[in-house]
Amino acid sequence: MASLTKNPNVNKWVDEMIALCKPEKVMWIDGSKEQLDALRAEAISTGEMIKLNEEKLPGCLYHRTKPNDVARVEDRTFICSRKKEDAGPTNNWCDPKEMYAKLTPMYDGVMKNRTMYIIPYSMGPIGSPLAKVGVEVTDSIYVVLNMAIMTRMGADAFKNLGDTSDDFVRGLHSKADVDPEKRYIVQFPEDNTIWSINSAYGGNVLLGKKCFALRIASYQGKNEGWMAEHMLILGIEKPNGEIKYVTAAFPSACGKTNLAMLIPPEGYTKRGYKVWTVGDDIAWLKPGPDGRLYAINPENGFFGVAPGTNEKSNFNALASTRKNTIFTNVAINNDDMTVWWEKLDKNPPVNATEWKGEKVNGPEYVAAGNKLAHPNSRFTAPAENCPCISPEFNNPQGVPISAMIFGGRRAKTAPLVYQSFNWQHGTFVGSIMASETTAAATGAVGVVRRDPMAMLPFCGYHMGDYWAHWLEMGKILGDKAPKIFNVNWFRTDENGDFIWPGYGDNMRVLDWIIERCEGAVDAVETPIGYEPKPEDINVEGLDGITTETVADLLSVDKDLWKEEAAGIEEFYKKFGEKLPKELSEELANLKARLSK
Ligand code: OXD
Ligand code: MN
Repeated sequence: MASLTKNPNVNKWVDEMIALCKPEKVMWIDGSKEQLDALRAEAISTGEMIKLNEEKLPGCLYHRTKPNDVARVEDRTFICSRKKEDAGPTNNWCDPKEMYAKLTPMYDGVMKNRTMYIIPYSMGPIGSPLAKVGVEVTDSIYVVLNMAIMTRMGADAFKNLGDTSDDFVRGLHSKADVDPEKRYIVQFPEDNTIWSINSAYGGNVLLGKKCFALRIASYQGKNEGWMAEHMLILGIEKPNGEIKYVTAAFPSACGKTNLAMLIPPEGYTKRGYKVWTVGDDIAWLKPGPDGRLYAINPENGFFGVAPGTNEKSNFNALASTRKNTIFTNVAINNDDMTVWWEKLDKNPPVNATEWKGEKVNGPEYVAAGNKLAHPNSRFTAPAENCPCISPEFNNPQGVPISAMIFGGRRAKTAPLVYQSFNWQHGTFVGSIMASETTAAATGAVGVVRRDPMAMLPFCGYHMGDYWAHWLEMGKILGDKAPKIFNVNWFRTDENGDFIWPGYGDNMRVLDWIIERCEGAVDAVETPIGYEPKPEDINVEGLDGITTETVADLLSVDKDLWKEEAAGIEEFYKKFGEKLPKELSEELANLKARLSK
């Protein structure tokens, strides 16, 4: 099949990949409906995909991965920069020459009896000055069908590249034997290259997502003056029709998709507030012509965790999955070929197939303490399905960002919300982000895992240099920089129960954040940053939460924060010489304020 581009850089690289993998057949993915329909039919006929109920879930497919292949594998993920110090202490590193030498024999002939699919795709709207092109070659139809949802895929993607540019990310994927001992997810940032082998699970194989849009893109952003962040993007429409955009970074499993699609409480919707989703996982940010920071969502769909998603927790996410969606590792209801997962509702199907493929009696299986869906089972849903998708979703210029929010899961330390004193302090606040393991739910204080800017597994270069880049961006943006905040929805009471209701009620905190950006509300200065006056958090219509509860949620325990500062100092030691002096300064300032 003829190439879809005249670009010699693409064609030369594709020829090399064909020579290496020796596929039986080669298919360029043009993105046409006919081609995708044929691939769906083929995958259904081989059992790779299962067709779901066409009336209840039109266009939806089911896929099951091997039980040893159900999540990202951080211990087998490498950043292969030429110099070890450029990968830094938070990444696995290997010399690129050594890694190519180790993996090349593994790819040699790996597609012998298989078809190689060549997928051109754009991260970001086609034609956007912020978008970038990738080409992924793979031997998996599952990858093609997922990339068709998650990216702008097909021949049009080459429009942004043109006939001569070399600026595309080369992604090579083979599921090979799905052998966990030989599984590698490798980024070569200086070569614009990703090699992934022996996995067939989402985050490891949809190379546009974590591998490109975060690991490679964060490195590109440092060199080109922009930022790739593990952040959702949402717009808050006020009753006067004005929309303010914010981004937010949380570690995995802290409710990013829920916040991105929140439905405001009734008191707000009645007054005319609305929330618009631009993205739920990744933001690419660049200063615009007016000097403000603009964001696009490089993705075109949502690869969300299914368990826990229901009409109450995330109505919009669930609605997004009702057509043209791929479900991976959830349970099947064999009576009507629909899907089920934990907390979807209280009625596990009686005639169920659990995620590994065994037919079981759902209620009995669950009562015995088993899970019908894998806890990391996923939906791959088109963004256009989302009822609250932003009208700006495809805007090539992106949306201007007023605030950036960091957060984690902390039982006691972090207050409901605080604002950094300035960008430098905000960079510090992001760098000390942390989550506690969910042992906290039983009342015991969990183990703290530091996850700076939620980028720990996704930063494609030395974290110290990454912080320096943040500080540099602050200088470029000057007084046009977004304001930086930290939130914590997860404070617990003496019984270990969450105090703040979360979900849609997080709108009340976003409301204060927007007011701060507009200079419309005062704040109280504390040792850790600016906090709301408790009465400035709207508690109208909340059950059992009063302004006193809010005051409690905003309390700053100096002793706990002194321990926190000691933990940060220990963490910072890892980064040695590369720790920007501005961040040590911020730590010293925090300590001084706490001892006052
Ligand atoms: C994700 C993650 O899958 O952050 O988005 O792990
Ligand atoms: Mn993520």
